[in-house]
Amino acid sequence: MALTESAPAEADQMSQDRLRSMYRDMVLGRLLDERILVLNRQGRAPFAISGQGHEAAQVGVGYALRRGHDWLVPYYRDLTLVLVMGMEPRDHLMAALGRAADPNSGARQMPGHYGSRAHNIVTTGSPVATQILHAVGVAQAFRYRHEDKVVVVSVGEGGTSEGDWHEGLNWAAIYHLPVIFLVENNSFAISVPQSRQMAVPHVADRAIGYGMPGVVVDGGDVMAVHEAATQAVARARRGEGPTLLEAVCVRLQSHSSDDDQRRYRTADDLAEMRRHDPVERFRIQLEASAVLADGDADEIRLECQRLIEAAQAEADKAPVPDSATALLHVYGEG
Ligand SMILES: Cc1ncc(C[n+]2csc(CCOP(=O)(O)OP(=O)(O)O)c2C)c(N)n1
Repeated sequence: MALTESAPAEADQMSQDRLRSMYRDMVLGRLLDERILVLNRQGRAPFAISGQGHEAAQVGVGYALRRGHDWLVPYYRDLTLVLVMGMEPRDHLMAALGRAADPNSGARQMPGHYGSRAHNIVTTGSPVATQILHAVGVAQAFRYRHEDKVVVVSVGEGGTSEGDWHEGLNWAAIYHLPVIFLVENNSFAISVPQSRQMAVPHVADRAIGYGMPGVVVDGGDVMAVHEAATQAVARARRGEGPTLLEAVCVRLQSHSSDDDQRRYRTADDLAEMRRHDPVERFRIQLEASAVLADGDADEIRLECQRLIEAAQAEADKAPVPDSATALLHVYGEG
C-alpha cells in the first residue's frame, strides 16, 4: 500500500485550461447536487442522494479516463463522475423529477441510479457491491475482444464488506483484468462508522491479499487523485491488471434525503468535516497559483448556475412517463 499526495509542481504540468475545466466540473456537480436536494425539500424530487464532498475524487478519476472509450460502473454518489463521462445537468434533473426523458431508465429506477449506453456507463443496481461483479465482467469482455479499454467501478467502504467485493477482486487479480476498483471512503455506511466495518485502517490494506496494488489517496485533493488514477489506468491499459484505489472523502450531507446525520454524528465532527470541502480547497489552490484570476471563480459559478436553470426549465416542462407503459421492461412482451 502506498500513500500518495500531490506535489505542488504537479499543477504546473497540466494545462491551465484543463485545470479550470476540472474546477468547473466540480462546481457544476456541487451546484446541481444542491439543486436536487432543494427540489427534494420542496416535495418535487422524491429522493436525493448527495455526492457533496466526493467531487475531487470523482473529477480526479474521471479526467484520467478516455471519454467515449473507457467504461464506468458507478454507484449512487457519482453525480459528478457521470457528468465528467458526458452526462448533462438536464439528464440529472429529468431523473430527479421522474420525467419520461430520464436517460438512465425513463424514470423506472430511483434517482441516483445512473446508466447511459451513449457514455459507456453501466446501469446502477440497488444492492450495494453488485456493481463490482458487473465491472469485472465488462473487463473480461474487453479481454476477449482484445480491446485496450479500462473500466472503473466505484463503491463505498461499507460496500467492501459484501461477498461480491471479494469475488470480484479475486477474479480480476487472477486474470490481470483492466479494472480500477475505486473506493470512495467517506467513513460512514449510512450511520455505521468505518470502525464497525473493518479492523484495518484502510480498505486498500486488503489489496495485498488479492495480489494487486492498493493505493490510499486524499480524496479531497483532486490532483493527488488524478495522479494516482492516471497510474492505475496506465497499468490496466498495459495489461498488468487491476488496482484498488481508495480515495478518502468526506460526506458533507446525510446519507440520503431520508437520513439525518445529526442523530449519529457530533456537532464537532460535522464542523471539522466541513473544513475539508474539496471544491473550496481546489479554488484556493487555483487562485494561489494564479490559474484562476480575481472573479474567475464567480464567473464559473454563474455559468454553472445558468446551465442548471436552463436544464431545470426543460425538465419542468417535460412529461412524466405514460402510466400505460408502467409494465414496460418488467414482463416479456405479450
Ligand atoms: C446488499 C445491500 N445491503 C444494504 C443496502 C442498504 N444500503 C444502501 S446504501 C448503504 C450504505 C453503503 O455505504 P457505503 O458503501 O460506505 O457507501 P456510502 O453510501 O457511504 O457512499 C446501505 C447499507 C443495500 N442497498 N444493498
